[in-house]
Parts: sequence; C-alpha cells; structure tokens
Amino acid sequence: VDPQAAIARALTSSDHTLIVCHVNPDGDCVGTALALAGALGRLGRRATVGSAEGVPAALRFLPGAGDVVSVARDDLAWDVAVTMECTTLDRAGAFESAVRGARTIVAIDHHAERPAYAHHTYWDPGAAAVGEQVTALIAHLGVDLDRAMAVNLLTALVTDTGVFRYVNTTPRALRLAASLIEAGGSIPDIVEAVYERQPPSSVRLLGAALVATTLHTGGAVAATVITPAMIADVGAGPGETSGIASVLRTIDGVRMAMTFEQRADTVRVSIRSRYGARADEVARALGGGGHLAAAGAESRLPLDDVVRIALEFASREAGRTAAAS
Ligand SMILES: [Mn+2]
Repeated sequence: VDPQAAIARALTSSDHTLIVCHVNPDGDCVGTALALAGALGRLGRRATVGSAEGVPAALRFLPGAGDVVSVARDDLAWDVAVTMECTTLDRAGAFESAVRGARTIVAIDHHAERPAYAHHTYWDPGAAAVGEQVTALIAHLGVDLDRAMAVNLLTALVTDTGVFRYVNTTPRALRLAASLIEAGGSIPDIVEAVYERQPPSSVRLLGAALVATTLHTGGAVAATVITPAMIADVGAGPGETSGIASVLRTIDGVRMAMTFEQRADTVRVSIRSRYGARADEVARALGGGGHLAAAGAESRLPLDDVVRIALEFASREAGRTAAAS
C-alpha cells in the first residue's frame, strides 16, 4: 500500500490532528510539522503542532511557531496523531500518551530505523529531511505551497543538510530547494535566522568546549565534556550546545566527534561522523539513535561510563573505517 495515499486519506477525514515534534527539536521536525499543519488548515482541517520541549529560539522565526503547544491537553481526543522523526514513541516526550490515545497514529521518518508503532508509517531513509517527504504528502493532499509552507519546508531542508553540505544533499533535495525558493523561501534569510543570530553565550560556550577537546585513537576521535560549570560561566541556556560536535568534526583526520553535556540527571550525547563511521552505532550503544553521520543519545548512566562506552564504540568505528579506506 502507498503510505502517502493512506496518510492523505486519514488526514483529510480528521477533524483534529495532532502533529508532534521529537524531543530536542530541530529545524526539520519543527519546520515540517508547521508546514503540514498549514496545509491541513488550507483544507479547513484543524491541526495542532506539539513539541514537548517547545521551539528553540533560533527557530521562532518560522511561520506559525507561536502556535506550537508544549503541553498536551488530555481533555482533547485526537482523530489522528502524526509523529515527526520519532523512531520510537518515547521521542515524543510528554506527548507520548496523547499520541497513543489518538484513533489513528501516523509516523513520518527518515532515520535509519523504521518506526514500528504506527497504523501508517511513511519511512524513507533516502529522504534528505522529513520536509522532503511532507512536501510530497502536501502535493498528494492537493494543496499548493504558500510562502509560509515554503519557508518552513526550506528550513527543514537547509538545517538537515547542514546548508547543503552533507552527503544527503542529493539532486532531489536541490530540486526541491529550488521549488521552495520559487514558492517564497529564501536560503540566506533562513541561514541568518538559524545560524547567525546567536547569543554571545553560545559562541563563548563553543570556545570553552573547543579548548577542552581531547583527541583519541590516533586523532580519529574527538570528544569534549560540557559541564554545568562551563554552561554557568558563560550564562548559556538549554540547547546552546547544539552544533559543537560538527565543529569538532572539522579537525583533519577526525572520523567521529562527540560532545557530552552533563545535565541534572542525564548526559546528553551528540555525535557527528564521516568517512562511513557510523554515528548511530555509537548512539545505540547508549540507548539513542539517529543517522549514519549524525546521531545522539541521552543516558542516565554516570558521565564516566557514558564517555567510556562512547569512546569504545567510536574507536571501533573509526578503526573499522580507517582499515577499509
Ligand atoms: Mn530530519
């Protein structure tokens, strides 16, 4: 069965649809969720976007971002719940039970692992972003892209391709980007809003994290621990550690780059890799997941254990790919 057709049918007969972002929300899940909500609105259908951890400051420029809710009202019965990039339902955070309670569950994902909890699953690991999948879905719904949808979908694509630098920058992704620009999106405007309006604390935290970086496995693995003291020193808030791992990956010879952010009861691990080293393998060893080159985990183990396990798997991946090249 064509999942797009079944999902389009479910959505067009739903009076109230919940669209859920994953925890640690990014430009792809938020932009794509807002675009889908916009398309459903154009069809006269009510849609609510939920994000358990809200909308990161850098994404608040997205059209409709102000309407995103972070708490699920339990007095509402949802006809359809759509999850964006939630490989497992715990990725929906506080919205997990609302999703479970919906009459029909739809999962849209492009991560390496196929979600296994939904009635309808639209899974395409070849898609550069779920934004790419939802653009196709919106066409299936017969809705023309307006400027708001174009900005949201282009932001999904820009952020998930690292501004068209990662290996997922396919001809298909670039053709889609061109059509989204024609529909009113602007890459320079999105790049400025997402990456170039950082608070000074973020740039200072990056500096501290870079200074504290250690190299392992003959320089193939880079790692840094971000402590609560480092965060307090610069006055940074939650989410300001994102992007640091990709800077570590720019070091010559590095195949696997990792940041370990010490939180109250957890350690948040962000992993970026290249040359075929599997970031998602390392993430899975810590109970997380993700893509080949970008993955993450949040572990309740003590910091020392998390770092030890991550370094062990990262070194193995770095060694395996170095031997193969
Ligand atoms: Mn994505």
